[in-house]
Amino acid sequence: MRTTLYGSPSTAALVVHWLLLELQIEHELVLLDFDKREHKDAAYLALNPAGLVPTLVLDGQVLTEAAAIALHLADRHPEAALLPAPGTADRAEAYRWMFWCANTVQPAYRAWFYPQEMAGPEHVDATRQRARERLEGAWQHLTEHLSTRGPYVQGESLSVVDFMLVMLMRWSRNMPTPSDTWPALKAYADRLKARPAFAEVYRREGITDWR
Ligand SMILES: N[C@@H](CCC(=O)N[C@@H](CS)C(=O)NCC(=O)O)C(=O)O
Repeated sequence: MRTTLYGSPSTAALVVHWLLLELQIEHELVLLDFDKREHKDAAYLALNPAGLVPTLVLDGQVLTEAAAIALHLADRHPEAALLPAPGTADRAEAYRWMFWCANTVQPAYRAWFYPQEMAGPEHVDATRQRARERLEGAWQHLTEHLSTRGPYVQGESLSVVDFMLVMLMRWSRNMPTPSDTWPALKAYADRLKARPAFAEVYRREGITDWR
């Protein structure tokens, strides 16, 4: 059955796209043009009523939520060992970090990039300031973790958490204090960026910054 990823360059779809390439999963890529609001077209809303990306259609099932999709792809490809075995303490740690990405880091970015959503247009500056503080706190937290547990979030074992985190780190590139201002995080991201699938996802999405 055909696998189709609906995304848009440089968005939350990137981690899914990157993993599809890393895991060598044959797929079709549909890049929606946000400027033309293709993600709000009736045809796309029929697939994903939230009008957000990513959406992955896998074996006829419509999947959304980047972190959940990343976990599922890793489960389907145990040969790549991108997640510890289910039921283990290490697996619990992987869940903890993925939920931290989805529950703490992503909402802070949402507040940064869509500040009017949170408290209205009159509070945009305060919303962005709080979002920035939360993200900088997140980078400090990750730095401290890597200083005792690195080189990857789960020690010597690369996992989907690292793909998710490096995508999220990338989103801060134009912020006042980008994530790779922290030297340990720069080294961490560089390790992930050196993977061939990273260059390929950039090529396919037409991205050139934050190499
Ligand atoms: N929780 C969702 C968030 C998806 C999301 O917010 N995607 C953004 C791009 S990074 C989007 O589609 N924005 C378009 C919009 O809000 O209209 C996920 O992780 O998949």
